[in-house]
Order: sequence, then C-alpha cells, then structure tokens
Amino acid sequence: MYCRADLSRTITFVVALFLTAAATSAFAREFRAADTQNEEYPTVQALLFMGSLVAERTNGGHQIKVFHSRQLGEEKETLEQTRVGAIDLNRTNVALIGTMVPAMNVLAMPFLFRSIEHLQKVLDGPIGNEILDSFEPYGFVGLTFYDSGARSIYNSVRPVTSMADLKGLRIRVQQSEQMSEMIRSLGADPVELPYGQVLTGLATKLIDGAENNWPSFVTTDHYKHAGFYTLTEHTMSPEVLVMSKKAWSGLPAEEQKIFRETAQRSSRFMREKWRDLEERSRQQAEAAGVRIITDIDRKPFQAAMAGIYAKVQQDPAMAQLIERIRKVE
Ligand code: GTR
Repeated sequence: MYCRADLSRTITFVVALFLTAAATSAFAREFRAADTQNEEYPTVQALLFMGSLVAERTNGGHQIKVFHSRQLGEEKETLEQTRVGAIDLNRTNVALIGTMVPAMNVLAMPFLFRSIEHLQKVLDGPIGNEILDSFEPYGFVGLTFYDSGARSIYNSVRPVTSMADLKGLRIRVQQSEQMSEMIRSLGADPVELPYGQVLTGLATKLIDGAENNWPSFVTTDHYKHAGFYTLTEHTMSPEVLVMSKKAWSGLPAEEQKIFRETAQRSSRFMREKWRDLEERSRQQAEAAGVRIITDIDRKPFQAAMAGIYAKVQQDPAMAQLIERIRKVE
C-alpha cells in the first residue's frame, strides 16, 4: 500500500532531482558553432577542444557541434543568424563583426598594433576584457579572441613593391566597408566578396588578388593562383568568438562561467598551433614558387590610410580606445 511516508519520500526525491538538474542545467543541449575555416584550421581545432572541455565540465550535458568550412554559410550571414539566436556560437574575424560592433572595427584598423606581442598584450589585458564585455547591446556575448597574425596583400599580376604597383589591381576584401576603404586608399580597387568565393575569383581572374595571413593564403589554395605576396602587414585584425545573447541568457551563471573559461583555454590552445602553422604555410608557399616581397617601405601605406583614423576617431569612445591601445607597452 502506498502510504503518506512513501508519498513524501517520492516528493522529496523528485524535488531533489529537480534541484540537482537545475544546478547542472536541466536543459542539456547541443550548441551550434560556426567557423568559416576548414577542419584542420587552428580556430576550428580550438572550438573542438572547447567542446570537449564543456562536455567534461557539464558531465556530458552540453555539447558543441562545430560546423566548419562554411557549412552554416559565409561569415556575414552566420553573424546575422547568431545575432537572432539561430546559431549559438560564432568564430569570426573582427573585420566582419565590425559592421555591427564598433569596437571591432578599431581592432581591424591599419597599422594599429606595433607587433603581435603588442596585440596579444592588449587582448589579454584589461582592454581586451572590456571589449569582450561591450558586445551585449549588439546581441552577442564576447567570449575570447584568437590570433590571426598579420594580413598582407597578394596578387597574380605583378610583384607589388610600392603603392604605385597596386594601382588598378582588383583586390578582394572581406565584406566590410572599412576594409574596402583601406584598399581604396592604397590606390587599388576593392572587391567585397565572401571568403568562399575568393578561390574561384582568383582562378577566373574576376579579381587580381586579395589580402590575408599566411595560413589563410595557403589552406584555401589561393597561393596556387596568386604568385606574388607582399608583406604589407597592414592589419592584425584578430579573430573573436561570440555567443548569441539568446543562448547565453538561457544558461545559469555557473555554466556561463564554464563557457567563458573554456573559451579562454581554447584561445591559449590555439595560439600554440597558430605560430607553427604560420611558419609552415609560408614555407609551403615559398616552395610552390610564390615570390615573397619583403623589402617594402610601409610608411607610404600607413600615411595613405590615415583618413580611416580621422573617420573612426570622430566617435570619442573609439578615439579613446585607439589612444589606450597605442599606449600599451
Ligand atoms: C581569415 C579569417 C576568416 C575570414 C577570412 C576572410 O583570416 O580567419 O574568418 O574572415 O580571413 O578573409 O574572409
């Protein structure tokens, strides 16, 4: 017979179960993460690593499913989807999200960082944290930054040794007005194209060149169609990992902490892989016959892009951010 004591025991058990479930999140789920790069790329490897850490720390509760190689679309679209909560996590370059979050455009400014060490110091320090904390009004939560080296201009037409050589070249840029302006101010013609269309663009001569870091130049096969790589190193725009605000608000504080911490760990994990790939990519391009133009005076490039600063600095908050970044020793 079912007695009162049994009933109260059952209720206690159910309540306890509920409380345990609530503490560890009753709603174990799969988080969809977008990355435009291929499976071996360090950012994708970092997301997979983060996924294993999240699963471990939530006792197999939460999973991260990584959709690499543009399986969920190009960066511009996936960012829109992340903003409305249809995609949970997105690893993107700051230049793309700069069209939505102004501080991101600052990180993509030309010749802002003196070196990779300067960039890392800024991102790893208080400024980096403040920037990550500034995403919420735009529908995102900033989790961590990833390295992306410096971007340089490559093309299939001629060795670019000075700005004059860029005149008339059709150079692909990311879908960002600021990136277009950078290339325009150098005298070339910017062509905004999604990442996935650059290879065909180069192969069919729709574009003469593009600009990117060593690993992107090589892992996409762009180097097979663009034999001249000029070390302009005009921007060090890093990568950023964001979560949709919708997914974030569905998590208890304890789990938000888990996502933040594991994202940070994945950034350190990525950094180790990055340096090595950067070097290997450069060697691979060189071995394939790509001519690397290292002897270049960057001063005229820098001067030509000064107008971009004038524009961004019209916003006092952005002007102050630039100033603070420059002061970091
Ligand atoms: C890469 C970056 C990608 C994408 C790409 C591009 O360096 O990792 O997220 O922004 O550049 O040029 O479209």
